[in-house]
Amino acid sequence: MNRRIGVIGAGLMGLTHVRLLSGAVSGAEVVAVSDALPEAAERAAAEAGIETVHGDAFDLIHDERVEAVVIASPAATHEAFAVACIEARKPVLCEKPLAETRDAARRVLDAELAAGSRLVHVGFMRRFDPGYADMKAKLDAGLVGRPLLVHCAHRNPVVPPSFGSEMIVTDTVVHEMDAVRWLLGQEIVRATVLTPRPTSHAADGVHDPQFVIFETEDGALADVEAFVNARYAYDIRCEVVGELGTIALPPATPVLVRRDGREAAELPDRFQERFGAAYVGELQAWVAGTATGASAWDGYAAAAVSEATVEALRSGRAMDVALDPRPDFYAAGPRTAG
Ligand code: ISE
Repeated sequence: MNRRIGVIGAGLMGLTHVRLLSGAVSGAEVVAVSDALPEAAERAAAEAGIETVHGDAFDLIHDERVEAVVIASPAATHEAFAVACIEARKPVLCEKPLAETRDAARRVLDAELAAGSRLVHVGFMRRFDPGYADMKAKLDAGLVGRPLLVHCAHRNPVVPPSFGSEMIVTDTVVHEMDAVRWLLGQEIVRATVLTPRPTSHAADGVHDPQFVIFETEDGALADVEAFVNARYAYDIRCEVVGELGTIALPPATPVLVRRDGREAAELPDRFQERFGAAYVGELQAWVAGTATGASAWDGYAAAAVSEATVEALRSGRAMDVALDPRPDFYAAGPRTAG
């Protein structure tokens, strides 16, 4: 029996999820879709053969045919939709970020704690990328000893002119906030942002690239180069330096072509391509109810780090992360949803 899914948002990410749930993921059927732009929802429904288009996302959440919900609408709507899903006792995969602010993410966390059931999965899909998952397994096995440093690069080829300096933190570096926490199994306690001379390809006044430095609770340091107008490709790097050795992400496309005295590897130009397997893996685990990905706590922690990092960008100073104590409810690792 397929799990009947409702998808809120028919933009870039919503359509990506509709297509993957309808084609690449087994055991799922998208039965409803909604979007603030009715024509976007109608287009998605026509393309994927979705039987119900809701004008209001809350109607989709309360639709009796909908058993689980994907939230892929703008970040400002995530808190209200996620809380409504929790109150309706429906498992929800919420695209990152869980909410726009630490306090809003805390309200989602409190709603889930009150429900007493782990219903929320946050779309930090890199946890399902084969390369990152292998890194995590090897780190947990102690192959390189205690982690001391993490070096990351997050390069987009281009972003819209509306993509400002703070979005580089909240929409792009947010992936490394979760990846560093998850890989090292530690919280991030402090953030610093350095801003080199900007690329001429960035919109006026936008700090691109940015160099972010995170300090973890055990004193490890993680640096993140975030460059969203890098032009040449979509290029993600991650290397963990431990006391005994290093672990690094493999090349995105390990196939090398030698010809005419040259050797070349193709590089992806979009995040959907680079992380295609991760999105499928995340959706497949979530549909099966075995999602071991990012919880509401992880979404709250990332929101707290994001808020401190934006403040560090604005002030030019190192900023401490204001994080509440982690509830025991989230201490014992992931449980199946529902
Ligand atoms: C986008 O929303 C993503 O999630 C991509 O992974 C990231 O690379 C990009 O910068 C974001 O805008």
